[in-house]
Amino acid sequence: MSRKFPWLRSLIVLGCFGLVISFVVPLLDRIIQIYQLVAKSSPILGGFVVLLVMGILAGLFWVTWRYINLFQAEPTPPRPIPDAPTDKIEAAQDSLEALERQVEQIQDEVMRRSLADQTEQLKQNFIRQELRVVVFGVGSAGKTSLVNSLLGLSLQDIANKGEVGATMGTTQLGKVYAPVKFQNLEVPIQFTDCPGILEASALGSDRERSARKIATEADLIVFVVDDDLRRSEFEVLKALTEIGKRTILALNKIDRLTKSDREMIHTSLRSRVFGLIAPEDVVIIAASPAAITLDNGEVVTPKPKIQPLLARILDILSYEGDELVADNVLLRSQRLTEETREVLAQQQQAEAEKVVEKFQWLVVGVVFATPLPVVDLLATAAINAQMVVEIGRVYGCEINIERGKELANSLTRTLVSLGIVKGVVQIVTTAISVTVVGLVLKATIQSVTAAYLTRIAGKSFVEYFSRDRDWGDGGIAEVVQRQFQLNRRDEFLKVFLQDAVNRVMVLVKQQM
Ligand SMILES: Nc1nc2c(ncn2[C@@H]2O[C@H](COP(=O)(O)OP(=O)(O)OP(=O)(O)O)[C@@H](O)[C@H]2O)c(=O)[nH]1
Ligand SMILES: [Mg+2]
Repeated sequence: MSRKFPWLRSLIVLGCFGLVISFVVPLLDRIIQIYQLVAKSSPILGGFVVLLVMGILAGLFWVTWRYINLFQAEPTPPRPIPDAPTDKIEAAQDSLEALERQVEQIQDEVMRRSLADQTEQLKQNFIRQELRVVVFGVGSAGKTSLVNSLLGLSLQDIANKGEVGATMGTTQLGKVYAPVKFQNLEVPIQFTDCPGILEASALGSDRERSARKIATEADLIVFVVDDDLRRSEFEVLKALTEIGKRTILALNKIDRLTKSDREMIHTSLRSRVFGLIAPEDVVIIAASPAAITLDNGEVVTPKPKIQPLLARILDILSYEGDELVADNVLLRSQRLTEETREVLAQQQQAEAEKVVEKFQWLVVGVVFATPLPVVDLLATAAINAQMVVEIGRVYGCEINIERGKELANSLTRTLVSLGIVKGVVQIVTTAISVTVVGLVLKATIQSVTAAYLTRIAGKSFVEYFSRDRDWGDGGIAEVVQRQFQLNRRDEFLKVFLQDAVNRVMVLVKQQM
């Protein structure tokens, strides 16, 4: 109020001030009178009495002040201001833009087009007219009956309703209905009836997968149960709410329960989902009550009782509709971003491996032309520094040749200190002494060893750059060691050595 009427506050302060003055002035007057009275007989005693009176007044004032403070309520912490819906919409838009930029970097035409199409579909989600409500739950909980009853309450006349059945698995695939309008909600609602989840058969588990996929595309989920939540149902419900899906829990078939059972299960459901779903979002319904026989023998089918659920759906959609759509787009865009990132990582890996291969074979030629002592091979070959620069470039990291040299040198030192250089010389010597003989043996061993070491170095650098220039917890030694082990596996080694020797032989022939 004081914010709306700042002058009112000044007025109140002024009033209080006047009140205090009107008390204080007569009080001072009284004290002076007491002083004059006592001072007539003894001025010192007068001073003492005045001090005493003032002390008592100060004490009274202090006690009153403490007393008031004692009853004052703890200051309430400021309530967190909920995010404005626009934040979510902006976040979803930003995420989509970032996704588009990532998709553009994909080189594989088919993959790029597929991801671009999915991104475009997501963009369309922002301008879609309808809100998506997905009805989810275990087999035979009454999902199709519920959708049918909800459609029956819409403003449209629905001819094509869903098939209802007593056996589980009546609804095989998610059935998407044409959007329908309801009173008091401008936007039409598109209902999707899901196949039952948690069915045992293989067919059932296929259906379950498709049900879960449909659920992630929902703006709002209605989770139908016909009894207290089973553990498995609870896990699914928890997973859905944890990914941020707005969910209503509906206990169906309440016509089968007595009033006290109904209340007991309702209370139990509310407490079990506490923290995941708000109590007002746990509703009880009868989507398709069983027929009853009246005393006069007449059989009647009671009307469905789904009003509390419909009211909740309409309420949530009218207040949170835009936000829910943004949430939905954001979630799916994040998933697509992860997928795209994986494709990009694979693409980079393939490109980086091509660089390693190029250099490992380049080294064969260089070393064959100018044989060097093996231990100095890598350190002296500027080739490795160039390889580091090129691998870095694949991962979007521009480093200069000097830095490339530093990195190559530290890797060489690691190769030597771990005994990998010696190990490789041994492996190569043992393997090729059988096939290569004569004068070219030494040069061949050196060239092939250099190629092999370049490969291990290159693969180690691929790991380093793919992890955003980080050797990981085990440091450079662990990475190098791992690459050495990976590259000495029999099936790879045979092919590599054969390929390397063939290349040397081509060079030998050229020399002759
Ligand atoms: N008593 C009673 N029975 C109901 C109610 N709602 C549905 N049923 C019955 O429950 C059975 C299953 O209903 P459906 O609507 O096919 O259930 P569903 O969840 O779609 O089943 P699936 O598609 O197989 O997963 C049918 O026999 C319905 O008549 C209800 O409110 N009360
Ligand atoms: Mg069904």
